Amino acid sequence: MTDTIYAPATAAGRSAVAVVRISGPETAPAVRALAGRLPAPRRAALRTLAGAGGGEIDRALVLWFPGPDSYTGEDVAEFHVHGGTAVVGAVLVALDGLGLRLAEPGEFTRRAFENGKLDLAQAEGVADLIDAETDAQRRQALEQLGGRLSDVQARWSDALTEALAMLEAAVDFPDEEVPQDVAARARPVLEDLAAELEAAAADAERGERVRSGYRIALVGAPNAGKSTLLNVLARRDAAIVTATPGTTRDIIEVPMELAGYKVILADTAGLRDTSDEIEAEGVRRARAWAESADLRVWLADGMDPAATFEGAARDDIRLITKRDLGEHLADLRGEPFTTRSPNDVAWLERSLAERVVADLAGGEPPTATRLRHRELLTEAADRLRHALAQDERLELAAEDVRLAARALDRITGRIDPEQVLGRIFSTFCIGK
Ligand SMILES: Nc1nc2c(ncn2[C@@H]2O[C@H](COP(=O)(O)OP(=O)(O)OP(=O)(O)O)[C@@H](O)[C@H]2O)c(=O)[nH]1
Ligand SMILES: [Mg+2]
Repeated sequence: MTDTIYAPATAAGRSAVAVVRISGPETAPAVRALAGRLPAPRRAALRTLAGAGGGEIDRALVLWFPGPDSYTGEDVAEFHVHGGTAVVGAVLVALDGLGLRLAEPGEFTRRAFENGKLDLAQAEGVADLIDAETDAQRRQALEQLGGRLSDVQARWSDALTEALAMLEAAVDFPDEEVPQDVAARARPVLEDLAAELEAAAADAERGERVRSGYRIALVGAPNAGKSTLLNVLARRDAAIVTATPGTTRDIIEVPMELAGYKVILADTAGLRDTSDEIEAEGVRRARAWAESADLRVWLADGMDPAATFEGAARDDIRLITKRDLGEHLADLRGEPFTTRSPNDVAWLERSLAERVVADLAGGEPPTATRLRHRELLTEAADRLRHALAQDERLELAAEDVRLAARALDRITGRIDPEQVLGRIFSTFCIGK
């Protein structure tokens, strides 16, 4: 028997309305204790809420969702109270006084998962939707909540089950001609599936980028104007700018939105050989961040005859800075640029947005969106490749296919151990 939990479902602090949610077997008695008789199911009723001593707490809307047709699958109720902290606090005290327990982060969704209301991939979609700051994040999360990944996973699992049945038939009736044929028929199915899983795993990185942000690094020699550019793009003084080369040491990350995508723009230490220990560490971090970034914008001071784009890759953006100071002296191929020109800055913003869209939008939205998915897809694909390499050893191949199926099942999570589930749900906010 589960206990009954409660939590504010809306953010802490002052608001017009706040929602307190309850789920579990003691929900109906709790509603009666606070609000009198139960409202009709799924109909809002205006009630006076009263605390333990009978003192009035608030006039509130009360909603009653008898299980199993509720978010968690259990009996659920919601109090929509005035969103003052004292009001919410008094409701929570009253519920605590009835012996109910404050929910852990993600516990409502965890219960929905346990009761088969949604699978693990969908539950992750809920978390992502709550965290979504950009339109692209919202769309991707909504797709996952709607079962996009779950549906594809079910199709993969079906294909695997079928291939496994063919292999097992061949194992069980080794002397017959027909089953060997059957085993041969499993091969193209497994080959196609392995390729499809590998493609989905590769594409998961795109999904991860949409979720966590596309990373753009500003890199180049000291004094090239990286911090100035960061401040202009961020529209605030996020980084210190001085005429002294070697000003920036730490990485300064600024979250932004470009073309509806979340982007993380980073200012980095100017790249140069230095005996200064602190600056050298800054340069090391700058190189590491730039290397793992999705896009690098290289800056070279056009007024410095020795400036170079050394280290830049073909796809990187190259800016020859300080164009406002005159014809550039350095012998460089790149875009003459100055942060002093709003036109130049607007051009750069458009170019960056185009790159983000080109890299993230793709054709279809990505099916898999997390490292967890990517790892499981890769594991399943590797098992299938292994199975295909077993040749005549059908029993071993069948075992590999079984392990691949297990990895795929874990995407929707019915068979994951307690610790894994605990870790996933603990990243949710309280009240969800
Ligand atoms: N005239 C002109 N000066 C600029 C421009 N961009 C930056 N500067 C100047 O160049 C100097 C260095 O700028 P920063 O933005 O600190 O350069 P940085 O690349 O961050 O330098 P480090 O942090 O040392 O690597 C400052 O004095 C800026 O005001 C520009 O477009 N035109
Ligand atoms: Mg700087």
